Amino acid sequence: MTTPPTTYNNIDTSRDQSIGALTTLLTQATDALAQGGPELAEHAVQLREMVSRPPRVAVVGRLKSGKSTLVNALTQHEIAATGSLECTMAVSMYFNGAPARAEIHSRSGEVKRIPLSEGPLEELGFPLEDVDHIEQFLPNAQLQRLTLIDTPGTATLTVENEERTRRVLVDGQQDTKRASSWADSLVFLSDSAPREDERLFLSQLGMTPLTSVGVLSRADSFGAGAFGQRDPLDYAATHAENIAAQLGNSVLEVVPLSGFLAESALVGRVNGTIARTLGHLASLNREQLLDVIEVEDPSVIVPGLSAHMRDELLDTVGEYGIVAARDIAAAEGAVGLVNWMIERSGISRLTQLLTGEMSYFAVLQRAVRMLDVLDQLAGANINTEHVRWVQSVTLSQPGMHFVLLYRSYRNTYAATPDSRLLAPLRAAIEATSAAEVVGLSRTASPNQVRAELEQRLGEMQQLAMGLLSAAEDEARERLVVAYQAALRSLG
Ligand SMILES: Nc1nc2c(ncn2[C@@H]2O[C@H](COP(=O)(O)OP(=O)(O)OP(=O)(O)O)[C@@H](O)[C@H]2O)c(=O)[nH]1
Ligand SMILES: [Mg+2]
Repeated sequence: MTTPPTTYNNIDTSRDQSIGALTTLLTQATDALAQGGPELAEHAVQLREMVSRPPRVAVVGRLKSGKSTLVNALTQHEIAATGSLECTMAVSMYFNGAPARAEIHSRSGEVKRIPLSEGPLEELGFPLEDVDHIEQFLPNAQLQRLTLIDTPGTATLTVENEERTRRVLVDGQQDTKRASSWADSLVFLSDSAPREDERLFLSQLGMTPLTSVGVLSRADSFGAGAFGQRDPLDYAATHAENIAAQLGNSVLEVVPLSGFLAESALVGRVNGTIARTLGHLASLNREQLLDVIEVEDPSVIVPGLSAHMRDELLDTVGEYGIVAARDIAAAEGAVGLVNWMIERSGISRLTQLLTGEMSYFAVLQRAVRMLDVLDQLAGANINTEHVRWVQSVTLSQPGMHFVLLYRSYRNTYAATPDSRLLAPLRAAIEATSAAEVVGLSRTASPNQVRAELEQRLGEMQQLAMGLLSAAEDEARERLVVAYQAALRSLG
């Protein structure tokens, strides 16, 4: 028996403390930077905004792959326009904030404000080609933890869309004055392996496998769909593993997802009537179900079932829900149906990843970006001495240990994407105990952990003799520091 969710919550809070501590440290560093004169203060404002806001997730993928539907599911609110409105062709950012409004930023820097009431934005206020991006504010608990960037679909046929996405997500990164608008992590939606141009695009977004997750989208219609031999979601789950392999470990994981089921369940489209109607279909066989979906008047098969009701059922649970959730609806009603849709859709796993591990990695990544900006500023002849001082104080904080490991990880991934140091780096970044630093379980005995750490230190020494890229060499040194610290912590 499932318990009814009052508000659905699969948020992973296990990294919140580390995120909080690092955020405080970085905020203090930006405050110190601001003391170095008006020009540095201007940069500091951007950096402070970047390191203190919720991690920002960019949702990218092909045309009509379900990006906006996913944004609605994640916010549990119908805020992103789906379908074919012009607004779906602009980059839209979603923030927690009041009053509910859209701010449309034109390419020439003008901003038009449109109040939002019920439902998504439907007009742009500028011709599409003049729009740079849209910022939407909504009082929303989910957006307090993560802000979202919905992008127009990329496809070879829609070069303009891709340009818009690129302008905000890629070109924006070159401009440190726009640091606050950089994305921190990425959700890449696809129903097949990425094409070469997509790989290239992904690699330009400055992410690592730890800040990117793949989504095999529209999983409810995967393969032959709801009426095929195989359950489409099970089939999609198997295929997700193939895609993960084809992506060559460039994402943390590939999650099979029906954004449609998730959105429908989480924005509150399911009610008692829907569940009862669906429950009435429980006794039908496959042929009868097909007829219910296809005939003009389904009441000839199920007395009392109007065409309108059938269409509403299709809009709410889709063909897959009609086939797969009839029994649940009959036995457990609306609450059981909603829980089933949430679990089955894959949104639970995705939410867990985005709010837990990936939020932590995103925060490490922007800490690294902040270090990059400090480096640039130090070389830019604006009160260099002050910048250097901020750098050295920041780097000497114990909390920066993981940031430096992550920087090594990012640089190694960029220089040598198949480096064997990536896996040990990842383990050390994720670790919350000495045992986990070397990939052992938390329950391993201190002696076991010590032996493994010593063995790894030996391996690192061996590696020093071999051919390593500059990034790998730095990574090797970082790992030595991490292993030595873990050894010391064992006493
Ligand atoms: N069956 C099914 N349909 C979906 C799913 N996700 C989205 N759709 C439908 O696909 C269509 C496009 O969805 P959107 O969310 O607008 O896709 P998008 O990627 O934002 O599209 P663009 O922004 O125009 O590229 C809509 O009609 C959705 O209802 C899904 O998981 N399953
Ligand atoms: Mg869209």
